[in-house]
Amino acid sequence: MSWLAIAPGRVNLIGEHTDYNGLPVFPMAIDRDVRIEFAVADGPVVRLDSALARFDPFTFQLKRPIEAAGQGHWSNYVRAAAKGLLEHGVRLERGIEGIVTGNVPIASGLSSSSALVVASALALLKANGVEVARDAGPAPTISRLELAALMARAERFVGLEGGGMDQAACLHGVAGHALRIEFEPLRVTPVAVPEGWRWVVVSSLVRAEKSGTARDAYNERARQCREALELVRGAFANDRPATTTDDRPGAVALGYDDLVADADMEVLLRRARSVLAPVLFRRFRHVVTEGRRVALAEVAMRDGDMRAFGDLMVESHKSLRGDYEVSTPELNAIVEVALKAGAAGARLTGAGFGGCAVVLCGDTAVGPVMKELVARFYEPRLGRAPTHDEMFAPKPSGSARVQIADSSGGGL
Ligand code: NG1
Repeated sequence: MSWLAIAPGRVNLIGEHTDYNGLPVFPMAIDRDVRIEFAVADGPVVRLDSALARFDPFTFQLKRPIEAAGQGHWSNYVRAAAKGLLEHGVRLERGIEGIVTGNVPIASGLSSSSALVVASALALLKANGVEVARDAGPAPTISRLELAALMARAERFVGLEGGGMDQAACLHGVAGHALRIEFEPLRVTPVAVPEGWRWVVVSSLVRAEKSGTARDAYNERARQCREALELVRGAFANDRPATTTDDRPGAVALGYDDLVADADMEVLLRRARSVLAPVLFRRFRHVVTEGRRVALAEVAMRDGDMRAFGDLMVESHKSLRGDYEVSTPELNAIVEVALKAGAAGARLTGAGFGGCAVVLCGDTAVGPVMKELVARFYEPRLGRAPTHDEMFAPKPSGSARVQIADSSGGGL
């Protein structure tokens, strides 16, 4: 029998570079996915090929330790899933053999990598009779939340000190809904996207390859955020009781979530400025203000207030451009063209350093905004209109799953 593991990509609407700092994010799963059509292998072996010629077929054994292939090799995302499951104690006695296809644009900040990790995990779990349930249950069952947290840790095997947004969005997507995702502990709350709100994903035509230089720049920011937190924590330690957010024995720590939860933003920023060097202060300011913006954006969506949501997206972009320094001239140009053409909001999405922007429009503005982007962004650069992978209007979609493959071969 042949199976199909399907895992969606996601677009983050707001809350960028907050997940690995323990602050919420607000993405939605999209109607583009990574698929593994597979059969259960006789022994503990993974054999996969890709429909894309540039990805070579590979084989590896499901035995610890699982070694990484060379840096940037696509099998590392599948190895990461297997390693995560084995380390969690899942017995992988049977592997998978099959082919990977998909239509999530790669290296675009739309989480094609996590979709591959999640699809691999679901395929391996299916092959070994482990059920993936909405809620925690008796073995052999793993809950979606548990699996999301596990795969977020596992994906760090590829070398990115990432947060847990992508795997959680992929495993908890709900059609027609955006997702507020909180961390430590992981929690997902679907929020209905109001009638008439449309999102457009716009590629900057620059790849954001997370196995190359973007990875180092990303990890550097994660380190800077930890350092900034440490220093601000020190400054606050003298004048307020610390809160425990770290479960290591004896650890007492104040996290970004505590700081944002009860601080007057102006007081917090004044205090931080007095103890942080300029670069660290800017990184810190992005993280805490972005955390605040996520909370306000959720309220705006629940109220159906597109203008307020759009304004928060624009603020987010400014902060990512100026304070976090992850934008590019192309992403800035997209935001500017979209806003001038009547979009309610626009910002870079994902880690930045290239990749895509996400634009919010009303039903009637979406056509004119896309037309202006073609005329002012794509045609001058490409001499042609964008493809459906370069600019598209995704729908908020459902979550990753495994189903019986259509034996006629349709659907792939
Ligand atoms: P993208 O750019 O989609 O790979 C990365 C991280 C997210 C998050 C964003 C920035 C991984 C797998 N993904 O997303 O966790 O930190 O950057 O908000 O680490």
